[in-house]
Amino acid sequence: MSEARTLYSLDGKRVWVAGHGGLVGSALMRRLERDPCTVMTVERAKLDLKRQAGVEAWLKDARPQAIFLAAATVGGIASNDARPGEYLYDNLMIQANVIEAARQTGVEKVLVLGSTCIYPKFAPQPIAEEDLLTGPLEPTNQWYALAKIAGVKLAEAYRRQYGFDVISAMPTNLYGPGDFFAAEASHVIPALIGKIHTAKTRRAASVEIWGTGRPKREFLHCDDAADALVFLMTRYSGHSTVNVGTGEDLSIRELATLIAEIVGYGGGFHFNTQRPDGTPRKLTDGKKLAALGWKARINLRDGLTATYEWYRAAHADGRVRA
Ligand code: GFB
Repeated sequence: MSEARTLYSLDGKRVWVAGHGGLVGSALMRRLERDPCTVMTVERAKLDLKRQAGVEAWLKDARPQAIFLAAATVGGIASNDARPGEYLYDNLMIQANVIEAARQTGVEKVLVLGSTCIYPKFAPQPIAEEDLLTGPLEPTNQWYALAKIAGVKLAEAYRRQYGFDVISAMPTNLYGPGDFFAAEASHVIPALIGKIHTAKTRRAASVEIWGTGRPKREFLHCDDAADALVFLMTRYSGHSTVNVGTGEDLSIRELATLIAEIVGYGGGFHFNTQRPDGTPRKLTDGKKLAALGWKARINLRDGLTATYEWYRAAHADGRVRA
């Protein structure tokens, strides 16, 4: 597979990973260790990205040349449904502040993150980038989706009006080490790893799965996602957002069965249909990124096995964010 040529090299550059402590941010930190660039970070306690003046002042002082905007208020289906104000306000402010301050301070390139959950609820499958804004959103996460759509469109608007090199990527559901494992607020993979691990240790007969188990999801390991984002930062510059996924999906029931096998749990599942299924399916069409020469490498079974091993070690020494 031929790879697109390098359009923007990170070698020798000051690169800010905004949101360096999150699932994507920490994977980017690991990935950028391989590149001869100076990685910059700032703790949330020192800089609130929701405050415009603070972001402008920090960028004027720090002067990064490239920015991976991986900072966001994120969570699973229940958290999105329960905190609409935060998901809409936080993500609007973070994106608007960073993109505008980057433009004002002469940053050379910015990569903004969307998510496949911002596509229409009933988009044709697999979902192509052109399907954005062609239908109603999934109600449980419409707030997050509206904010992330605004970020993807702001990137496009700044390219058109200012010729500013802002690109956006649309990763599918991500998982991996450093994820958030709170049973109620997290995404499905960390939630099921935690619940099934607990059920095994307590010899529980059954584990609750939210919804019907019928929805299908595509999952990409965060290290693959980080590699794809660095690939796009260095080899892509265009108006269109770019899907980042694996091109394979499975049902939530199949996922739970796979995680139970990896954990070594022999109990059963019961499906709580009082909890929402959310979008029935959101498989990405990866043609655009494949044409540029990138492909995911970590298969789901291996990725889940490594993530469970990380979880067990992190759980033992209190590093699991729950
Ligand atoms: O990962 P998840 O919370 O988010 O849920 P989405 C995926 C599917 O897993 C849903 C089911 O059908 C859930 O009902 N599920 C089953 C569970 N058991 C559980 C459980 O114990 N916990 C969780 N969390 N789910 C998110 C968006 O949608 O996609 C976010 O809400 C974000 O904004 C993310 O963009 C990528 O995949 O449904």
